[in-house]
Amino acid sequence: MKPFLAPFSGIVADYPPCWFMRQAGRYLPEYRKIRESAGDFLVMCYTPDLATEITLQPIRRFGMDAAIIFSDILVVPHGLGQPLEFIKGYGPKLEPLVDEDELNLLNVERMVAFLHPVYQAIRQTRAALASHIALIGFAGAPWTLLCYMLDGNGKQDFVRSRTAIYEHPKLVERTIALLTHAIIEHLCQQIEAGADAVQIFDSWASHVPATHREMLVYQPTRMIVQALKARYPHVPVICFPRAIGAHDVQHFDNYVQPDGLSVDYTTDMAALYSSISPSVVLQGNLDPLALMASKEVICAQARALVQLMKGRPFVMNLGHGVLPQTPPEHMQALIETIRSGSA
Ligand code: 1CP
Repeated sequence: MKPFLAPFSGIVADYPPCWFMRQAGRYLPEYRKIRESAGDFLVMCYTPDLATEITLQPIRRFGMDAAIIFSDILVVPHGLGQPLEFIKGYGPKLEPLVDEDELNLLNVERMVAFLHPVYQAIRQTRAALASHIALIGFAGAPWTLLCYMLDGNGKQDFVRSRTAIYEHPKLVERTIALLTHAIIEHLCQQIEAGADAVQIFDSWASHVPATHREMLVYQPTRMIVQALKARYPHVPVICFPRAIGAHDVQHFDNYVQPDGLSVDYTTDMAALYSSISPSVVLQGNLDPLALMASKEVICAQARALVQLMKGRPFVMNLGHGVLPQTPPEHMQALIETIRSGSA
């Protein structure tokens, strides 16, 4: 069995498997080189040879237990028909969705056809990866995608989306319903193409007011998890409801029932150790900034976390993505520490 999948069968090995959010990206010189020659971020996402190569880069260098397909959460709104650009030094820019007439133009079948290069990249990556390394597919959660679709960018704390909850409840409700359907299709396509597990990123879940978390976070995510489990019972589904707090993570776990919970670095793992059902695989949660410190500090942080999680199914990861300023040799030191057994 692939070491990454073992914890999802309840197997606890001598040391946990590892992969890292944004393990492919700007901290790697070989990524920057491709970025330079491709010019456009979306060209990288939609050219299967490039996406495959970028996915494999960190695996070649460090040999993590899982690769995550190089893509972006925003390919879903793009595929549905919403114009999207990535502007260098600025980030993603979408033409904000303003009303239900515009929503009515978005189309899930169009998305599946449009995202064919992503599924092709998964096929190629799976074929190129060693058989003991897992491949993770992913999607953004409905709320996080809605944030970009209604605000158009990530620069203004998603005030338009958060206001729309009260001002345009019908638009919000219908957008969440469409996205739930689109995300299920996108993840099924990735599994069919060869993804061994999938992760759902709800990066902005903490922005949802307590009164609306049921409607905008828990319910739609549960629908996605249930649809995937009905079709692919053996494919682990991991959720990342970022920064919702230890109390809400527990509710999320009970209600959504994912196979794995990816924990952000603000949430206390010790509290989750005893409050989250032992069958759920916890994943996380080193602070990405800890990778900026000396190798000694990185090793101490990693050892403490591995020690804390001893005895329960666990996947070592960060509590958010690898930062561009991370020295690659610090990633190396982290992985060596995890695998040294003395951890
Ligand atoms: O080279 C560059 O400038 C692009 C940087 C970059 C990369 C490497 C972006 C732009 N996206 C990605 C890839 C990516 N994005 C992956 C690939 C797999 C891996 O982890 O290695 C994944 C899983 C994502 C997911 C993603 N994109 C999220 C969810 C996770 C998170 O970080 O919270 C979000 C919110 C995005 C949107 C996005 N894409 C890129 C940027 C700069 C942003 C954030 C924009 C903003 O809110 O301002």
